[in-house]
Amino acid sequence: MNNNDTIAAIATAPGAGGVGIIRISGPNAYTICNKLTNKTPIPKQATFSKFVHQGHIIDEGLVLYFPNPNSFTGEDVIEFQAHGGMVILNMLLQAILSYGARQAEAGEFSKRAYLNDKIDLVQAEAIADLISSSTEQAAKAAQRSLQGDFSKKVEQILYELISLRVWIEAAIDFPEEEIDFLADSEKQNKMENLHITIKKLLNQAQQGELLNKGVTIGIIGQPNVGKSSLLNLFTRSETAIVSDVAGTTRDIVKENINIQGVPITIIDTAGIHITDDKIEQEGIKRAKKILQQADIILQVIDTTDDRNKQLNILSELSFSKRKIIVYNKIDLSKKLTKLKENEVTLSAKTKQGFDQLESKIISMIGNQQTIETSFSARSRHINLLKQTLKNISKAEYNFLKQQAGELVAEDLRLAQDFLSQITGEFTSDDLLGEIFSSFCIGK
Ligand SMILES: Nc1nc2c(ncn2[C@@H]2O[C@H](COP(=O)(O)OP(=O)(O)OP(=O)(O)O)[C@@H](O)[C@H]2O)c(=O)[nH]1
Ligand SMILES: [Mg+2]
Repeated sequence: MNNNDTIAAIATAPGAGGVGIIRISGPNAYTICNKLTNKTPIPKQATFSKFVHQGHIIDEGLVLYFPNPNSFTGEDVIEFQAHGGMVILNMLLQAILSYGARQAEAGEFSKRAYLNDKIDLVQAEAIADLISSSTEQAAKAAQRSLQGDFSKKVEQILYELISLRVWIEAAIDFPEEEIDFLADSEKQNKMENLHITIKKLLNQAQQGELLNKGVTIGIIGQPNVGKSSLLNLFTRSETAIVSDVAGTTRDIVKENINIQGVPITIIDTAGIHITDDKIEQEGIKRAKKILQQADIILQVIDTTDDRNKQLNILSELSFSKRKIIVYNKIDLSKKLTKLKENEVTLSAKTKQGFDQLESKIISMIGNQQTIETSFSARSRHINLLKQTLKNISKAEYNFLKQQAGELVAEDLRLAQDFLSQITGEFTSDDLLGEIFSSFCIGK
């Protein structure tokens, strides 16, 4: 696919820096470069040049030229490395626009790379995720997607799916033929295998999404149980006010942290109880809202107080969340025995039990080993994998019930449609617009 216009954008982040980069891509890139520098750029070599507009030198710097098709976008690409000030870069960009380029839209460079088959959709999304990743683990996961780890898995399954479709459809098209194309049991095996592999990929993608977008953890409990003390342990600083006055925290306190490389937003809330204080009531209302938003809830229980009463108060609130019960102030009370799977003991004062709590959180999210090898993924991918799986299940069901071959064939065709949308083999233009508009300019 060819674009007739040439796009340009500042590729470096806003602000001051030693170097600022402007990138242009399209058929006029070469001519625009000529006009701006009065020089002929040499492919894949750095050329030092002055940048001139209307007889004035705007700046000087390096010119890099990547002729099509061997460039990021697959088109002629030129990068100007100037000094990294916003005024200079904006003047340069204006000059480039006046020489015949158009300001690039968000994500347009990546979109062109995708449209020219330089990268697939998963890889394009991985670029955005790599740039916005907030932890080292998340960045590594995005890099693995960019290198094609995720796409290769999708393509492998697509290949298996298509070859199964060929067998199923051949049996419909040539019912009278004497040849037994593929035994029924074998077709069934193939479907089962597909089911298992897609399910596995779905699990990996879900883990990848968590690494990518992060996990929200809400700390809740009655007043004075040590919620803010726990938040401060996570942030390793005096983030929230801690005091022995019940009802200290009234607003929501939100912090971004990471546990073993997983980006986490941790939220401290007002203690939930019955009160006449209007501000506290509002805080409690907000705390209850957090229950709905969080992926994981830490319910803090003060072990020096009546535990069952505390547990009961929250059991009245309905939420279906992954929950860890944190028995706090263990330094003041007797050792607890017979803890359940989702329970830990802690002293927010002495830090005793804190490492175990962190490990419990990580094992709820996934495990360290899968985090080390996972690739980044998005909810778009997860939804498509779920749809694929649903249609494979339908195909298995219809096949077992010995329904008409056409039904099974249709289920498999739909499964293929959904699966191929992940890498973007068949994706509607609307969806493309949606995906790329969330990108930033210059990428
Ligand atoms: N000995 C001991 N004291 C603790 C522990 N955790 C918290 N405390 C004390 O308990 C009191 C209440 O702690 P906070 O962290 O403010 O409790 P909170 O749940 O945030 O309270 P509210 O914001 O009022 O709902 C403070 O005096 C803390 O120092 C613990 O593990 N051991
Ligand atoms: Mg508090």
